[in-house]
Amino acid sequence: LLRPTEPVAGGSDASSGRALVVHPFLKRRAGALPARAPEARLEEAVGLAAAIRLEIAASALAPLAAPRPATLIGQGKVAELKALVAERAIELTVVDGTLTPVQQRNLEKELACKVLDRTGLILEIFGARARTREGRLQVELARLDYQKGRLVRSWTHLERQRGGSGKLGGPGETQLESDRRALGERILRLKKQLAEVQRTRALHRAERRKAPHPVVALVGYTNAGKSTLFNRLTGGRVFAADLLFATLDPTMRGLDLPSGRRIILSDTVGFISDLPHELVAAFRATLEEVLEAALIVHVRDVSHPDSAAQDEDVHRVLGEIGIGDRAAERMLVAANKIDRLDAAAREDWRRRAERDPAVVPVSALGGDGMAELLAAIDARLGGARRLVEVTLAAADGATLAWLYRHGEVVARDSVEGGRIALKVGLDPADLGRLEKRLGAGALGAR
Ligand SMILES: Nc1nc2c(ncn2[C@@H]2O[C@H](COP(=O)(O)OP(=O)(O)O)[C@@H](O)[C@H]2O)c(=O)[nH]1
Ligand SMILES: [Mg+2]
Repeated sequence: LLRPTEPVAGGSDASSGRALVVHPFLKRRAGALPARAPEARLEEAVGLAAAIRLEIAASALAPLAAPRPATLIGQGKVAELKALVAERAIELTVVDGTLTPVQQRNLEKELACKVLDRTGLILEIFGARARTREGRLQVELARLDYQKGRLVRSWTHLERQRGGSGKLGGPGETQLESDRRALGERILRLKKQLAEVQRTRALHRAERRKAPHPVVALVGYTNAGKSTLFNRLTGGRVFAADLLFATLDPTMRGLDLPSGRRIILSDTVGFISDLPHELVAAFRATLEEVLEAALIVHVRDVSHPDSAAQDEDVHRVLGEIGIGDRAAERMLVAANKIDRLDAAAREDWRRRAERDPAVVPVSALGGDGMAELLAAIDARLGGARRLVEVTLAAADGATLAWLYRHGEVVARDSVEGGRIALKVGLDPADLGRLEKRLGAGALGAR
């Protein structure tokens, strides 16, 4: 059952370490395609690192003439970073690129701190965010796959998992071979479990639909402002990206709309540019909850230079996971960061919003457009829905089932005489049907 989680009390703003974020990029690109601006990529990487609660003590661009086999990054730059690591007491360096296991090890030695590459970082985020069983299995599978190439480093981890049962591998088998075999077996087991979960997914979905309130999911690219919007709309008890861990667990929270309708707002894992292909399945699984949402709010950073391409990506992926065709009626666009636009561009968005009620220009940071956005969500969900009190005989299972099917049961109590008192949100048409069913006067409106 889906229920809003409260922020973990205490320590929720504690940092998981001081970090340096480095974005390496090739100075001369071979292809004809213009590369995305390295500065924007670095900004995204910083946003991702903040999502696993790292305190970003420094960030740097590392232009490469050619990748250096031993460390990816050139010698001069490594020396520069090493000084930075020492000076700022940095515990972890995030390299926003793909490192081979050897490069990772070499960098750790040279910089004298832990090193995480882009895939490792994204796996951390997904791991912390996966909510469904399928999501968790997908992330675990991707993680083991990633570890296969890094077996030497994960030796202790495997050792722990194997427990005391021993007896893996016959005589003469080296530690590495048996580790590899254990890992292979674990991957196979996970794949079987995953297939099973996917087979019964429809079933789970039916269960989850019993959520007491409609879920409104925020989707969009990393750094679009989802968490900022989430916090602003829900009262700001959790902090945004700069305050770490914001997008980790307490990502669902109840919210009352102007009409009195209660929704659950869900802050999802963001889209990430150039997602490593081995992580695509895991990312999709984290989007699975979006499938169940009554409404999707696509948060766009309309001030971003890649805004249009990002918009296309989001539509394509949502289409691929099966909500493309229903997207139009289930989607609102929060055109965010309008405070960063010039007056002409802001006016463009305002006019566009006038023509299209599915578009709401907002500034999550400044607070502009919040009332309009809430009203749009309300309207999309059928703002006319009313909350009524119904008392039923406990034996009237048919009406009870009808109420759960057609309405939102927000409270349920046993009262005297073996009766059940319910508070139910119903659309006007269903309210009429219920009155017919029970006879006028059976309902107490509020
Ligand atoms: N100027 C401006 N910055 C914003 C706005 N909304 C969010 N931001 C900033 O954009 C960055 C990313 O925001 P965040 O909510 O973490 O994005 P998320 O990755 O989509 O959750 C943060 O530095 C925010 O302060 C906005 O409306 N205007
Ligand atoms: Mg976020």
